[in-house]
Amino acid sequence: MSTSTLADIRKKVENGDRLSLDDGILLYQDETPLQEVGELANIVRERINGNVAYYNINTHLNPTNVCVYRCNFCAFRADLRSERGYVMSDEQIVQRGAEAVANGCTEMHIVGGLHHKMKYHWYVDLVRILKEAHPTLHLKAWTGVEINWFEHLTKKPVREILQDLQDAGLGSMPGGGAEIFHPEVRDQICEHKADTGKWFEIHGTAHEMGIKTNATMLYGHIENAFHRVDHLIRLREQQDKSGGFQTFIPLAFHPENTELDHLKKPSAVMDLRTMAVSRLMLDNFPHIKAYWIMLGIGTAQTALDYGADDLDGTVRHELIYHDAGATTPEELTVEQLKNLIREAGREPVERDTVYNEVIRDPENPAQWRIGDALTVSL
Ligand code: V47
Repeated sequence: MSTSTLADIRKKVENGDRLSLDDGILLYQDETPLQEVGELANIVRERINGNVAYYNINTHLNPTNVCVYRCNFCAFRADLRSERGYVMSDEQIVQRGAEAVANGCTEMHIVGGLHHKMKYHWYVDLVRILKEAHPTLHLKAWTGVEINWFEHLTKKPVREILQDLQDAGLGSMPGGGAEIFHPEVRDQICEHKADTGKWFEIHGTAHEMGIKTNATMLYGHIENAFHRVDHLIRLREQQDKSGGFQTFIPLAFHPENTELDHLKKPSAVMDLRTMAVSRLMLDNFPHIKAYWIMLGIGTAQTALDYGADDLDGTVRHELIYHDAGATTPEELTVEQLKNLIREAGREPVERDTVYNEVIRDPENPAQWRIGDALTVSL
């Protein structure tokens, strides 16, 4: 067990020194007061991002829920012949883009199932038709798991696949599919899909090509504090090497309608502690996101004092969490998001996907232009 004390960790944080695996595990102990962990995380949060809290105007697109994999934490997936299964048509997809643009969205977040029958070109062309029809929308599309599936479908190297997607209009990649990297857990919750080495290879290659990506961690199921801190350290090491991660998003497990529905949802204390430990361990990540859809609005708002500097966005058409029992609304308005941030004593700033300021026309808020890059000091 750790030889450091909380006072040692405080000193490290104040000096800007890197925390160890043992430090992270100590911060996760029930005996370590949450309030103090939050206070330390807030030092780092304010050092990197000042008093600002970011949000964006975005929408989700899940073009299919049919998936060859059977991750036991997932309530969204459907079997090929299931009545719940769907595949959106090109017309429906382009129509979603039109709706997003009319609502002033700057980003479309695109992830889905790995359909048994859809070919590689369906996934690439979907990006292309959206970008051609709606060039102002930033397409944050396909996780490392999907890219690995495309490798399987095409036998092409990762770099060529990412090049095809970039040529089609891909802007960046979301952070999903990370789950828990440690094989003791990964082998039990999603044994067949992209393994940890693959996930990192894909994100590292994306970074080399200038494609920014995010990273996530699914917590609150069968993992323990060691697995969580190990996950964060693996991400920190990759960021040292390739540098292209923008935001880390801890994802609280929602058990409803999953094979793990005997488990309890993580508590708000666990959510806030995980947010704070993430901010403290990931000293080379510019942003930590409190994804309000899965945390609930109250906890997400509170998380702005526990290391988080971003709330994600307005989020329309979210399915992955709502299928798993999330009771949050399906969308927040910009005014609601800004008020949540102001009420927490922070200054709301609208960002685009790659953290440039977004400037809206006050007469017609659906019209916007990109302002300055939002700088962070790392
Ligand atoms: O990888 C699936 C998680 C992820 C459940 O990059 C579940 O900005 C909890 O990655 N309970 C996909 N979690 C979502 C994702 C994401 C979300 C928001 C923003 C960004 C970003 C990325 O959702 C999956 C998995 O870890 N997930 N089922 C569930 N029942």
